[in-house]
Amino acid sequence: MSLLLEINGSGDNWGIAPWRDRFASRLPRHPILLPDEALATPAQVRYAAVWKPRPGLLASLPNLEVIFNLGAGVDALLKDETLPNVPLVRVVNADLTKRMTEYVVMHVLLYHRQHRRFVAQQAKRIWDAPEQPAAGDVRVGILGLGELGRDSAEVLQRIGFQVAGWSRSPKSMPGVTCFHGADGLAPFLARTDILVALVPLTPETRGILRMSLFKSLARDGVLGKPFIINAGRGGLQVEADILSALDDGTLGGATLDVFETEPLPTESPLWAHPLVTVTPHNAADSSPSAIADDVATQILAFEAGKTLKNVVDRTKGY
Ligand code: NDP
Ligand code: OXD
Repeated sequence: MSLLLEINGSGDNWGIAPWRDRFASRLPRHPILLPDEALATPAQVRYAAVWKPRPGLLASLPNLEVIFNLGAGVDALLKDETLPNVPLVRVVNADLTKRMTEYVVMHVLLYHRQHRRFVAQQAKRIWDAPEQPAAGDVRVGILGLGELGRDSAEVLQRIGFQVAGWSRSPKSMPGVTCFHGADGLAPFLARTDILVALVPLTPETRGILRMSLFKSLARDGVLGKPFIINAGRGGLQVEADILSALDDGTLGGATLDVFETEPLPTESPLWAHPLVTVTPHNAADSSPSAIADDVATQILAFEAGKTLKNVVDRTKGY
């Protein structure tokens, strides 16, 4: 009945102690084991709660019944070819969703309200007030209309933006124009001034944020040039293409929370580019209290014979 806890994350939210304490308080009858403890008694481990566990660790637990990923994206886990074929549950949680929506809305607004321009003006003590377009004149496009993309879309359309989304399967959302599939991508991009990437990293989406996509974005928008915001995964983007697109004027700016290599190497030109905003993969932190509580609730429900929620479809990769 033990639960293995293994976390390898760089943000402060990934410190092990708060996770261990929260699980212990919510699951007092389940010993919470760190990897060395679990490997001493591997047959006792029924559950694993993990973030980027070392490859092969989960395969050494013969009675593992469920893997709980402590984040929303499961790409790091699915890379492990030895991953046991037991249900893999990912995070779907209101706290995490709200954090992502804050991030997306903030960065859309920073572009819409030309914030970089005013920071630069202030540094030179310039008082200059260019025409400010209305939100209703700006078209935001969200790649991925899942748990996170839908919430951002809903809030952005309520603020007044023209919002569209793109997904794999057809969707319908009040106030949001929905596109789907390969055929839907070009018309979606052609009407997008600010592109937000919230798709998972899969073989189909790897490298989707590349030059050909940037050139397909709208060029007739009130902001002058298109902008991109990637809060999905670094593997979605081709960083050399982002830099070229910024330098040749294809893009007006890029906000990146995720990178091909994390932490972003100090020598990356993205750090110093005047049109790039870098954040350290913290658009939506997994909070120990919110997420451990959900996992504990699921474990108790599972033991009471209920069906697990938010199980990943491994054939789709998310
Ligand atoms: P969901 O699985 O709920 O939604 C994914 C969406 O992407 C769905 O709408 C899905 O379409 C769409 N999609 C997937 N593959 C394709 C494809 N090939 N073509 C078109 N659309 C596609 O995921 P979440 O919204 O919960 O999370 C999205 C991602 O955000 C995570 O996978 C993770 O990588 C990232 N993330 C980043 C965080 C950060 O701090 N930077 C924090 C949390 C998550 P359909 O609905 O038709 O299946
Ligand atoms: C996640 C993340 O996928 O934090 O939840 O990136």
